[in-house]
Amino acid sequence: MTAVDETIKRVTARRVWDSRGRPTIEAEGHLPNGIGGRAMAPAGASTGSGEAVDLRDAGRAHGGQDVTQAIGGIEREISPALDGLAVTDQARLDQVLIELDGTANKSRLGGNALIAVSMAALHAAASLAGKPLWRHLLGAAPPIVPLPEIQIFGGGAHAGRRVDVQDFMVMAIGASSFGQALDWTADVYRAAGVRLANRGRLQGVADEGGYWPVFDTNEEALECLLCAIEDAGRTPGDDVAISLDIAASEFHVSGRYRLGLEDRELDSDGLCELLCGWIGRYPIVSIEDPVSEDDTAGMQKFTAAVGHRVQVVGDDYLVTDATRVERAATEQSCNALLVKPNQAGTITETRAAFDAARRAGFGTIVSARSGDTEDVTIAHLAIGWGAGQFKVGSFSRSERMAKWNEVLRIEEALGDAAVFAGRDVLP
Ligand code: 2PG
Ligand code: MG
Repeated sequence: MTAVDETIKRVTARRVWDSRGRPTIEAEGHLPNGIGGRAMAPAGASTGSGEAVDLRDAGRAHGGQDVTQAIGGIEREISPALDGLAVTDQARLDQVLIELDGTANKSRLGGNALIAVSMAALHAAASLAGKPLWRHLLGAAPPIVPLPEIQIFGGGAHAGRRVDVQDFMVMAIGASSFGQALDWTADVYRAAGVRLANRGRLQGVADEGGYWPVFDTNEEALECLLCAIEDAGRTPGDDVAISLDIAASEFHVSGRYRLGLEDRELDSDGLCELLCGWIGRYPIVSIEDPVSEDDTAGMQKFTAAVGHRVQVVGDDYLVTDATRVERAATEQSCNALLVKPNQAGTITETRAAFDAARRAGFGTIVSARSGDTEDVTIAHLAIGWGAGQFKVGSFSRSERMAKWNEVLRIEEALGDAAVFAGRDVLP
C-alpha cells in the first residue's frame, strides 16, 4: 500500500464578497487526489491597533478595499513557498507564512491573505483525515458546546455611532443546551424588535444584524434589552443575562472618553464608574474592552473592581496575541480573551494566544468579525478547541446564522456526548 501524500501541491485564491459588500479573499489549499480545503478571510471595523493588517489595494476600485494584490501574493509567493510541505504540520506551514511575509504586522502579504491560507490548510488537513474539522481538532478531548453571546442591538462603529456602546448582547446562561440557548435568544431578539416597532423606533439592522439603535442614551438600550428579556418570558440574570462590548478605543479621544450620544466626556475613572453603575443595575455578566486598548491602568482598576463577578474581556486590548495575554495575566488587567484568528493572522498564533489564556485561567470566546462571510471555520474552532464561548454577532443575516446553525449541527452529531458550557464558563 502506498502512503497517502500529505503534501500541498498548490494554493489558489479568488476574490469573493463579505457581508458588507466588500471584497475579501477565499483561499484553497490543494493536495493530490482532489483533496483540499478552503476558507475566507473576515474583516473588522473596530480594529485594534495591534492586529495583523489586511492588504488592500489603494486606488478607486471598491473604495480602496480591493484585494487583487493580496491574491497576487498568494499565487506568486505563498503557493510556491508551501509547495511540498505536509499539510498536517500546521505550525511549520504557518511559520513559513510568517517568515515569507517578514513584517511584524503582516502588512506585506496581508493578514487577510495569511489567515485565509492558514485556515484553508487546516481544512485540508481535516479533509485528509476524513473528519469534520471540529472532530479533527478535538481528538480525545471532551466535547464542550459553547455558550453563545448574541447581539440584540448593534452600535458604535457598526451603526454609524448612533450609540457609543458597540454591542448589546445576551447570553442564555440558564439554558441546558446550545439549541435551547438559541431558542431563548430568538424570542428575545423578536421581543426587542416588537418593542422598538411599538415605539416607532424600528429602523432595520446594524452591521452584525442587531437592531439599529435608536435610543436617546446608551443606558436606554440596556433598559430596552432588560424589558425584551422579560417580554420573552425569561428571567433576566437567571435565564438570560446581558453582556456588552464597549469597544471603548473607538470613542477614546486625547485621553478622554467622548460619549457622543450623550454629549459628555469622561476620564478613565468616570467611564469605569459608569460601567460599574450599569453592572449594579442590570444583570451584566461580561464586559469587553471597557476602556481603551492603551489604558492598562483603567483595565486593571476595572478588573480589580468587578473581575470577581463579571467577565472582563480583552479584544482590541489583547488582539489574540499570546505575549499580550501573558502580560495581562501578570498585570491582572482582564480575565478573558476574545479569540479572532484574523487578528493574529495564522491559526498557530491564534492557538498560542488561546493556550496562553487557558494557562492564565482566562475565559475564551471565539469570535467572528463585523465584516464576515458564510465561512464557518470559527464554529469548528470553538468546539474543536473547547473554547466554551462563541460570539458571532446577532440573530439575523446569514453570515451570522450560518455559524449558529453549524454549531447546532455539531451539537446534534455529538448527541448525548455533548456537554453544553452554560453559565459555568463565566467567572
Ligand atoms: C468586536 C468585533 C465583533 P469588529 O469588536 O468584538 O463585534 O467587531 O469585527 O468590527 O472588530
Ligand atoms: Mg470587541
